Amino acid sequence: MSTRSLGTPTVADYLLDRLASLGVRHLFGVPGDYNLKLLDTVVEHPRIDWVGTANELGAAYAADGYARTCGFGALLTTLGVGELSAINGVAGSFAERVPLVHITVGPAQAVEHAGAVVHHTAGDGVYDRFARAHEPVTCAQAVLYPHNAAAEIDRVLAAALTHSRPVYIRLAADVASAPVTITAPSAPSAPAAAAAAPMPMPMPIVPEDVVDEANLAAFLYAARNRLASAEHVTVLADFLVDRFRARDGLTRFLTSSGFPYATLSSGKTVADEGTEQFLGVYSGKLSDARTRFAVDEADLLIRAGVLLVDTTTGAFSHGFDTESGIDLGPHCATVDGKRFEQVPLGIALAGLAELVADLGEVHASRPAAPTLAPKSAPAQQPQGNSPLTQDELWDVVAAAVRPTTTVLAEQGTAFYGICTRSLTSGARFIGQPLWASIGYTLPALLGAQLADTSRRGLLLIGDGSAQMTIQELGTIARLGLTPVIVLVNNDGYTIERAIHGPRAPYNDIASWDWAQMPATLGASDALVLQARTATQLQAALHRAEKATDQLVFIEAFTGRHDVPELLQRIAESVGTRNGGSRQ
Ligand SMILES: Cc1ncc(C[n+]2csc(CCOP(=O)(O)OP(=O)(O)O)c2C)c(N)n1
Ligand SMILES: [Mg+2]
Repeated sequence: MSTRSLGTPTVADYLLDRLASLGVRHLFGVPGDYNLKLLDTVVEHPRIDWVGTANELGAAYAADGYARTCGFGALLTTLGVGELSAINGVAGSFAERVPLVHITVGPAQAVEHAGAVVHHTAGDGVYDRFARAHEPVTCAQAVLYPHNAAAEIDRVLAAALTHSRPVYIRLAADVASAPVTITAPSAPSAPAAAAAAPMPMPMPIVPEDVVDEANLAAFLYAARNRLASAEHVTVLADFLVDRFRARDGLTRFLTSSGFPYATLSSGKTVADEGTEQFLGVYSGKLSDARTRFAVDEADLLIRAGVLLVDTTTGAFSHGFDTESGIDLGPHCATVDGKRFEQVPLGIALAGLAELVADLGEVHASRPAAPTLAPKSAPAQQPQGNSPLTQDELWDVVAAAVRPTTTVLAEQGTAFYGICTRSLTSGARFIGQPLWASIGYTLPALLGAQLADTSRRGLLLIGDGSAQMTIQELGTIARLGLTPVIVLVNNDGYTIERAIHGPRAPYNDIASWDWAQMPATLGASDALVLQARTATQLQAALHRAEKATDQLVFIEAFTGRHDVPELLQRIAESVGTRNGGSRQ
């Protein structure tokens, strides 16, 4: 019987309720004997469903895709073996600023106190070894006991949102089922001497932005001077806008200013790609000439939530001065190198939106960027019946994207191919170019699809990456989800072949019969198609669009040495930096 029905909230009840209050409706993970009782509570929970994945790494990637879509994610594993399987995914969320909680359950407190040699430990009575392994990849950690659980849960969940990073919670099996002790209020700022109360309403977890009003005013003053004298202003936006919940602020600023804008590939679709103002994805000197000119030659570049990474800047070949212009970080704004602390991104964007509305007449009299070269001509509609090329592949895929599509693109030819194609207004994009752990996107598709069923996932993934995490296709099918998957079969690690060792054996993979894979993994109702030409791919995507109630799996064949143009240029620069070439 549920402890909830007896009216006695347990630590597990409290934890799940707090996750539900953050919009979490699904908890990903794999059972283990230590966490089974907690899982009973999950199964009984009115607002949270359990999503068992094939392995814990899949759960971590799924929780990440979930959090990127609806704001917060959660996964549950068992001590040692489970949590270590997940840790690469958690580290990816740490790097890419994705807020989620990793909960690990170990044996009962008495077992731990006795230092017993139990399974999933190293046999030396040390139980926090893997909790310590999480310290470098989470922004807060907690060990729960009944007396501290409520405050500790709230503390770490608030930290995850403040820093937009994962947090880690460890608890013993019997702690999960123990009654929780709640002091009122349970917010992080609760006075230590707060009176004990039976079950007060907990404080909201979502932290308020900390704003230094004087710094904000000083920032806006400096920004106003800079804007008033700037002839050509360009905005460069990136993924931190999304992670720090400033997307609406950015949209308002771009709309009210009319400034041309680009994004980095890591921030693709953080701003609408369907407008006249959109310049394209900026990749340093590897960008298309028009985009590069507008960003590098602007006399005022406003950067919003930008993190410069080798994979997104053409190996740091950006041509703008990072010490000049306006730079909006998550919690600090900068004007020509002068820092204004405690000016959060969303607040700074709102302030700039008002400011440009005031300055509107000045700017309205100026063309946005008079010397820009014309936007590159749209790619030719592929007609051919010759073998499908990478160039055609991404044009055809981009044309199939709809406003309710969430595109997930895996590191490999997929990411670098699609990122240069503008997607229609409303489309969302998920990639992982910083952590760049291949196999990420397939479980992330599971998470993204569950987090928002009004959108259809379109996964673009290479054969090498898919071999890492394909088992979660079974989970996607088991849950009756109906995304579209385009698997690029180019017979191995083509991206690596382009960087080094085009014919080296280490870039080869086993040849799988992909067309059999959906049925093998339980997706027997899937629509499975193959495309060897652009025409076939167009037809396959057309069928996929109609088949809204089916999981669609399209195997698209391209040449083992065929790479998108951007990747070719990246490969040349990376190959040179890593030293030498190998045939
Ligand atoms: C977990 C992990 N292992 C290894 C790598 C190195 N790596 C990067 S891309 C890649 C190959 C991707 O091949 P595939 O998915 O087939 O894409 P393609 O370029 O062939 O389309 C590898 C092995 C990585 N990024 N992540
Ligand atoms: Mg491949």
